[in-house]
Amino acid sequence: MKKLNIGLIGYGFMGRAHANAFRKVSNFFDLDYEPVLKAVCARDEGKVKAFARRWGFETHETDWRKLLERKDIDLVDIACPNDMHRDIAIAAAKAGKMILCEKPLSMNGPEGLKMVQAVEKAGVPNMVWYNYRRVPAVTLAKQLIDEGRLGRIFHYRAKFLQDWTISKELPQGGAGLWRLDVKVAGSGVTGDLLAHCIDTALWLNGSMDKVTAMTETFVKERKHNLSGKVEKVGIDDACAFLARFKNGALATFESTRYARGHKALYTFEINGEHASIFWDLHDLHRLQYFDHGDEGRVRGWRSVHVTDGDQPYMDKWWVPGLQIGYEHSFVHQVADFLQALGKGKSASPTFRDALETQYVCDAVLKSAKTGRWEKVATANAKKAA
Ligand code: SOE
Repeated sequence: MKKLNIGLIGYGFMGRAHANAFRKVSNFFDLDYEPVLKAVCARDEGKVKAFARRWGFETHETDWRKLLERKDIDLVDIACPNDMHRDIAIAAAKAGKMILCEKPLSMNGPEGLKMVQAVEKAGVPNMVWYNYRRVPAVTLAKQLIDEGRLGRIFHYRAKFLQDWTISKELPQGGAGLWRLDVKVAGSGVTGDLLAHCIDTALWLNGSMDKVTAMTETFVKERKHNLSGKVEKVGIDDACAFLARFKNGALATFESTRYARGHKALYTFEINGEHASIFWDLHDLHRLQYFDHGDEGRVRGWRSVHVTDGDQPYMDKWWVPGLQIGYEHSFVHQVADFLQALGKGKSASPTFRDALETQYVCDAVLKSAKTGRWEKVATANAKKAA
């Protein structure tokens, strides 16, 4: 196995999820490349050192530019807040590094386009961590759709509901709470949560044509952790939008951080001519499937426990019936990236694939302002043709 030296930037929630994936992948998957945890980078020396020790990184850095200068780093993994993605990715591409980037790709479409141009000009392998594609039940949904089992798709319905920002006392900004600070996050639930729903939807059901949206910011001011002052809240706390897919399907999407009782309720339902699919992140190893072709007397929704060896990724884990969880979706994504790398191919979603999600987010946020239907820009002319 060839060694692939990883330089991880960021040690928050996503830094941990990615580090865990790099550590585990070679234990479970047969690949041409083996990730080596070479360096982790973050500003706080004490904390980054402790993170390196805990997760087994050989070295640490406190300046991402230094990390990019290092000859012993093959792949840069961007797991820091959204406002840093662009500069790091463009510099890493110029330095000839492979790049993995946490979602969303960028703060907005134009920024994302610059990142796409940089990686494509440099010809470096790249991928964005939209991990839910690699939940086995979601991958199974993709297989069923691609096999034509649903037939023509009429409806796509997705939600991502949380409730952690309801308190007015919750500040914005700084570690953990940068998601509430528009200058760092770019947007609220649209870029953070709906981006997941959009990525999955584009993957399962193709490109969107146009959208019409509404957003709301329920708490208008919050204390900022860095300035210590009460500042205007610039993010969308909630967003709902309608979409028309290019294949003619109608869609509804909803996300909020104000749905009391829901922690990370990502669900989607797809209704086709012959069959329907429903998936729920809180029950992530199950795929609900209704097939109209079943014999009438026993026809009904099946709850498929996606844990058997002939179901996506599951032959790599335990014995049939034993389920896996959230973190495994990241392991699968690294495995797919390394497998593709071994074959000289790219694994999706590439930066360009993720740009399409960014363009949908831009159209959604624009529509929420204009009150009109907005056309989604084309990110991939080849795919659209
Ligand atoms: C927000 O709470 C968040 O952590 C997102 O940033 C992640 O992308 C999502 O998977 C879970 O929720």
